[in-house]
Amino acid sequence: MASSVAVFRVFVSPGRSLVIAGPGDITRESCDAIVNAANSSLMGGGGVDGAIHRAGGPEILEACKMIVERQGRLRAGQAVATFGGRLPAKHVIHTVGPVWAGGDHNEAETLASCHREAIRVADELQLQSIAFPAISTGIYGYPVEFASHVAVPSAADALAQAVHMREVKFVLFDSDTLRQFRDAAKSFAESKSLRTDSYHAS
Ligand code: AR6
Repeated sequence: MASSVAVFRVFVSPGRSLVIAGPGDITRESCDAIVNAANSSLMGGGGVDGAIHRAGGPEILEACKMIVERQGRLRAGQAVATFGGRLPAKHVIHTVGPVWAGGDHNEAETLASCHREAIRVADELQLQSIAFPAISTGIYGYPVEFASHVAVPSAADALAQAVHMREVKFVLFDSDTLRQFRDAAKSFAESKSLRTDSYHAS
């Protein structure tokens, strides 16, 4: 059976869109860069981090080791780029989300920073398209509903301020996360009177 991907688009400004898509595997995305929900060691892990290193091959880990040797561990909310190895995406932007600790420990600001910094790094590389997973909502325990209302507006703001960036896509792994991000994108679009559309892609 051919699987179908639901797509919801918000037109943030002329020629720039925020896309919510899924259920889907981000390692299959052929945009300019995919974002990795890494940890501060940059040495790989489980979840989407493990999937990206498996699909991209050992050269990504070698590049991460060189970054850590040069600049130390990556703090939560920051982002760095490596190439994409064997992935269809040319680049991986590694960022470290906050570990959920109840919501009073700057989690929202750190999560917003992940999105802003990843888009800023991609824009500096003159890339036009980037795909995010739902950072921090797996092993790091950030409730998806709360995370979606941080991720969507911070990504949309960074997209509007970027020079080269044309598309920011969220590729969500499961249908519940997809629904929550779509709801957050709908209410964001309504609050800003932005045009939207939706369709299914095979
Ligand atoms: N494509 C898209 N999304 C995925 C994929 C995939 N292939 N695989 C998982 N997800 P998580 P975190 C979703 O746990 O919470 C690692 O060990 C997943 O369903 O990957 O930021 C790191 O090294 C969830 O919705 O990242 C860190 O130690 C989302 O990606 C820690 O986990 C994020 O889940 C980071 O935890």
